[in-house]
This record gives sequence, structure tokens and C-alpha cells, in this order.
Amino acid sequence: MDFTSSAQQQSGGAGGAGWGAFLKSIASFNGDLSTLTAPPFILSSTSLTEFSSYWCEHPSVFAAPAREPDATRRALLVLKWFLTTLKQQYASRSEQYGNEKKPLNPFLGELFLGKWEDDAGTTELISEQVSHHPPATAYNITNLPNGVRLEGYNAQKASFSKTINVKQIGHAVLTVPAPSAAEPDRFLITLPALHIEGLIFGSPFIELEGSTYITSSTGFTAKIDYSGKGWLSGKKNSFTATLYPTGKEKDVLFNVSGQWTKSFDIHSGPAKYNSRDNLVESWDPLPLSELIVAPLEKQHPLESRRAWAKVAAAIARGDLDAVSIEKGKIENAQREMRAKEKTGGRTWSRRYFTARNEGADQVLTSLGLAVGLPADGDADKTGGLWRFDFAKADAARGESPPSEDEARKVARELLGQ
Ligand code: HC3
Repeated sequence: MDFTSSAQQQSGGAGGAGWGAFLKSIASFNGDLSTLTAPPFILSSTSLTEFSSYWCEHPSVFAAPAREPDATRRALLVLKWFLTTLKQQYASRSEQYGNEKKPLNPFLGELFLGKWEDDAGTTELISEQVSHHPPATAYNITNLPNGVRLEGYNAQKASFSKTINVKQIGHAVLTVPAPSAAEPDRFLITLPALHIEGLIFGSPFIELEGSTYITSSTGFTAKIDYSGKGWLSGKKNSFTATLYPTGKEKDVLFNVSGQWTKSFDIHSGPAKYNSRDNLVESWDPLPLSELIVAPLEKQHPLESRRAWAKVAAAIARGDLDAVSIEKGKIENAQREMRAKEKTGGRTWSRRYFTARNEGADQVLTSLGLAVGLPADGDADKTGGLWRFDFAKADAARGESPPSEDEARKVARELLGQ
């Protein structure tokens, strides 16, 4: 985050409040998304730490692989779950509001905690901003009754060529306890590149591009190819996917095709044989399970919605001066805290995650090569190879919530409030 100017930039900047000015500014964009000059009407009051919840808005689909005894079918269920997350991750905001807005840039240590309670039992979400420069968010999502657990982290690298193009750096690891197996299955998941469409018309939305992979410790790989609406043919938000034994891309066990925003069909075997006879399942989006987040007054002072409450309120009432002032307070307090840490030779202690040493992650070392991920987890671009730290999480659970005085002190010191 560029603290020197972001308060002004995020409120539009001098003379930069219009869409035309925004388009001009992105043409000279330096690749750091947090410094992008967005006009006021495109500011969202949701922080990127909240985006981790998009991984699990159908907890029963997330947990389903744990009940499947067959390893190939488990890999297929994992692919299905992944595909069902895409709509929420990449289209939910533009569907609801007519445009993809600019999210709040999380501060270091920002938390977003929640849970889902539904047919799949309780599923817990922990999301934390683990790096400030470069900005990176880590998350851990666990379905408690079935033990299915997703952890991962991500950062973005953006560039401008005709539009804003974003590469995601990082990955996710899904752990699925397999019925009657001693070791759980592990699935290493890569993240799609995306670009923004509709910029010129003032109604930005996301299109995914390229390919991503899910590779498993049980020897299966899924490849997902994304495509959009071309000049002459194609539908927006399209994809095709295949599942095959790792290293044997031509031996297609299942293929999936459709639109990640709408519906898709799963067939057995390669796509050339697709017919009603080999249709395994058709997916139509289900109603979402609602994420439960504690009321603001019960949240930890560093929880996202509590920390950004004043900024969010200012955005909601269109008071751009207040947006700028409130953001500035957080940014200044954070800058001061980093300076203090530097002088004291300290670093910010992450509440739930710890950076692993390069090459020390078994999943990346064993599966990374198959999907083009380096064993160091791109640590230099994400501030670390971040893994959920169970001991830290236990300690955090054991802590009593901060008293009002303590919460005020944290808010003053770290958020300037
Ligand atoms: C590029 C993006 C910020 C990053 C968002 C990510 C990649 C974050 C991780 C989630 O799991 C998935 C995800 C979804 C949407 C991505 C955002 C879309 C737009 C936003 C830019 C910073 C804003 C660009 C500004 C504007 C006005 C063109 O939308």
C-alpha cells in the first residue's frame, strides 16, 4: 500500500473523480493495485480479507469429498467444489451492484472471522492479512464434522495492457480425510489469472483466463481452461475442465464444461463422447449458505468490519472527505507502528499463520512441480510461504476477548481511532 498518497487517491484524487480520469490514470498504472486511483463511486467498503469466504459458500459441496470412498470420485468432487466457488469469487460483486468495485486494502494483521452453520455442520473461517508489502492474505477454512480443511494465501500482480490484467500469486491446499485411509488426501490448487472487462463502459466485471490446476496426493490432476466471449463466438465466463491421472493428460477420466457463473455438466471420459449417456451430473447454482460474523461490538478490534466501520459508513453516505480522513488515520497509525517495530527490531506477530522456511512444505515439494508452483511458494512475492499455525490458533481461542479499555488501546495504537 502506498501510504503517502492512498487516502487522496482512493477518494478520487484532485480532479480525478470522473470515470474518464480513471481510465487515463490506469493507462499509466504501475502494477500496484493498492495505488490505483479509483473514482469515489467505485469504492467498495469490503476489504480483501473478506474475499477468503468466497471459497466456501456451499459448505456441503466443500465437505462432500470426505464421504466419498473412491479416490477418483473424491478428486472429481474436489474439482466440482472448486468450480462452484468461482461464481462467488469473481462475479458476485458485479452481479449484485452492476460493477466490480475497488476493495479496501487490508492493513497488516487485519482479521476476518466467521462461520457457516448448516446441513454440513459448522465450518469455520479465519482470514488474516499476513503481509503488508507485498500485500498478501492468508486463510484457513475447516468443516469441523468432516475435517475437510482449506488453507492458502494470495497476492496479486497487476499490469495494464488494453485493460487491467491480474495474475494471482499463491495457492490453496485442500486436505480431505479419506474414508478408511490413514493419510488424508491433499489437493494443491492454483489460482486463475483475470482481467477486467467493461471498463470503457463504466461497468467493470471480471473475466478469467488461461488455465489452472488441481493436483492430488492420490495421483489425479484437473486442468481447467477459462475462456470468455470472443468477437465472433463463445459465451462469457466459460470453461472446460478435464480430470486425468497425473502426467497422462490424454487419459481423460471426466470432463466438465459450462459457464462458471451459471451451470455446468460433468461427463465421464473425454469430451468427444459427451452425450446424455455419459452425463454424470449437471450443476445449477444452489442458494448460498450465509456466513455468520460476530456483531461489531463483539469483534476483535482488528477484525475487518470493526476496524473499517467508520470508512464503510463514510462510503455508504458518500462523504468522501470522511472516507479520506478515516482511511488516513488507519494508514498513518500503521505506518507509525511499522516505524516503531523497525526501531525496536521487532516484527508484527501474525495471529493465526506462520511463514514456513523455503522448501519445508511437503505439499509444495511433492506436488508443486506438477502444476508449476515453486517449492518456496513464491514467498518473495507474498511475504512468506504462509501456513495455518494450529498452536497460534489454539492460543487465540484460549484468550479472553479484550476488555473495552484494551480494545480502545489497540484501536488507538494500530488504527489511529
Ligand atoms: C483485482 C481485484 C482485487 C483482487 C481480487 C481477488 C483476486 C482477491 C482474491 C480473491 O480470492 C479473488 C479475487 C477476486 C476479485 C479481485 C478484484 C477484482 C477487482 C480488484 C481490483 C483491485 C480493482 C480494480 C478497480 C476497478 C474499478 C476496475 O474494479
